[in-house]
Amino acid sequence: MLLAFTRAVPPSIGRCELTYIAREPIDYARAVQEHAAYETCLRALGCEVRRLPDAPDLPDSVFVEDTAIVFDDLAVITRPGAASRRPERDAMAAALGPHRRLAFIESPGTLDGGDVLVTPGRVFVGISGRTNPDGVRQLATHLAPLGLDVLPVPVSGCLHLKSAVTVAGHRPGARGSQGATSDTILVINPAWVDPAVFAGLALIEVDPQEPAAANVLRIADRLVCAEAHPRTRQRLEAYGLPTVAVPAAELAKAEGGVTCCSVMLTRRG
Ligand code: CIR
Repeated sequence: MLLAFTRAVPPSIGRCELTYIAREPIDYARAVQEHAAYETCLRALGCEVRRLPDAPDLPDSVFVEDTAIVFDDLAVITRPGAASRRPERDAMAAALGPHRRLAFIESPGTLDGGDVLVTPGRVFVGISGRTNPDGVRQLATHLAPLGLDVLPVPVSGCLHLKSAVTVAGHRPGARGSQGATSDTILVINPAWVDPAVFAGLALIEVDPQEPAAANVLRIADRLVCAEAHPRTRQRLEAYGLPTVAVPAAELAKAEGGVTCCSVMLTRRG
């Protein structure tokens, strides 16, 4: 059983952090509807959705992904790069504590969950405006005992590494672009991250008219995509990867995508 931790859209979302996009009014009621549709989609894909306690005065608290990264027997509680977001962590630590051993990113490290792309055996971490080299170093220390290598990746032009690239699927025995055997398929915007970093993995590029379309959420072999990206969805479908679209236009005005609104874990036992 998959547990998906989410958190309500706060009424203060209009005061969210913004980095690469201009502020536009956010329709709060519509954002709440989008978030409800997202949670309904997660349930339809087999997740049990659990909401963290509301945080009405934390404008970015709906974007829970940035506060934690969950592994098989460990959850890393991050130290978000935006100081305004650090109070979001306590509720996530309280929610994950019963399920996983916890480790923490400490000052001066910063790390946003949106910068952490987990693939089999390797964890790519964006060096972005939010994640610094000390945060990456601390994450690597926590993950070394799990046999996971951590690779820093420069990101430019977007908020997080996972704005630019996410895992779209796995193909047993498939051949990557450099001839290496690889079963991981990524969807990527090559304008925001250098595809050479992922040599050996299979890459699907976003449609150039949909730069933000590389942020997809994979659950049970389905890809949850934002409705705004039909062309990239078509590419994924043509590759044999089934998709499902959710409305996300208001949350996109807060610079959030579909991965940002949940933290997933497999419930054991
Ligand atoms: C922020 O700037 O932190 C929020 N407005 C958006 C965070 C989106 N999170 C994510 O991509 N993981």
